[in-house]
Amino acid sequence: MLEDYYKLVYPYYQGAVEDDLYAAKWGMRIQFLDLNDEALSPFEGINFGIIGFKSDKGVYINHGRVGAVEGPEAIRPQLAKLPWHLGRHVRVFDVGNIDGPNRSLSQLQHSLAKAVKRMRELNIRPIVLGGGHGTAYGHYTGLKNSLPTNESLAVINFDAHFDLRPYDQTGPNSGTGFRQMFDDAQEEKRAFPYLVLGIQEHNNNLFLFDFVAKSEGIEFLTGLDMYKMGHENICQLVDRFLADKEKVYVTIDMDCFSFGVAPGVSAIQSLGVDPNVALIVLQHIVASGKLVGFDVVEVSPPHDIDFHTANLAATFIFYMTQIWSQIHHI
Ligand SMILES: [Mn+2]
Repeated sequence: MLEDYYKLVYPYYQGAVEDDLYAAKWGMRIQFLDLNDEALSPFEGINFGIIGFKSDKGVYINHGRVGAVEGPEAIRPQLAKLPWHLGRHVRVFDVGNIDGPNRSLSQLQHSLAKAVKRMRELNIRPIVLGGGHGTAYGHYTGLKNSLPTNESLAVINFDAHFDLRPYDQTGPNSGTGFRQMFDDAQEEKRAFPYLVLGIQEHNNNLFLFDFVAKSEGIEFLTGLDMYKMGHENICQLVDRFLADKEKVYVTIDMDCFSFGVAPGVSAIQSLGVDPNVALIVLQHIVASGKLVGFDVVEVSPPHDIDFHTANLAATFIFYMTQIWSQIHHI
């Protein structure tokens, strides 16, 4: 039995359901699934699984504005309203949430990792709705544990921040997830290929730039680099980064975008990456055929304006699954 795991018991799509694919919306097509159902066996074909990570404890510990715990509940209705373009052969399951108000971030990350691994075993491609960026360590660990040990798992993070801070004083939080991945890799004497896209110099201290400069395998582009380079050059850099890696995990921290398009995040961003450029690069990454899971994190509904940020997160899911559904083997 999975811990801290709750299947959904209420439908969140409000509207009439009809079978006409030309009129269908995501909310009409999404099926609920209980990962604790022991009778399940691996599904055939292309299957996506949405799972919420209901924790923003890491944001609180990191002195950020809390609220991302409600992210999954805000993103789901936005996704449900989008038109269905995936045909009849693609299935999208909503498998529920990892939740536990009285559980530590580490415990919930551990539970998310187990749920993600279970999804992979059932041939369900994980799409995780954060939660604070503490989501990433749990998601990554689950993906890593589901892969053969000889397959490398690269990480591409769309983020204004490196999230590589040490956690010996504070414990794990929303700013330490990738440092935890890095430390795990060091311990297991393997590389940690990590590419951050959208770094803002004014949001990262010199300790972090120094750490990155001294650490093999970590690369980044600033938001300004991306603005100057344009999407074609960024895609080329991504190709070079992925060339010798078997698999990739993608995580989208909504704070890489400006508060103009993503006001509802834990840490607002005055500059930010253009969401169109991010989307082109994301689609390019998915088209590599190496993607094994992705998440959208740090959507903080109490700070959002008319669900703008939740809607942008749902939009990324729409376009990424469009490409991902055309990749038949992962
Ligand atoms: Mn982050």
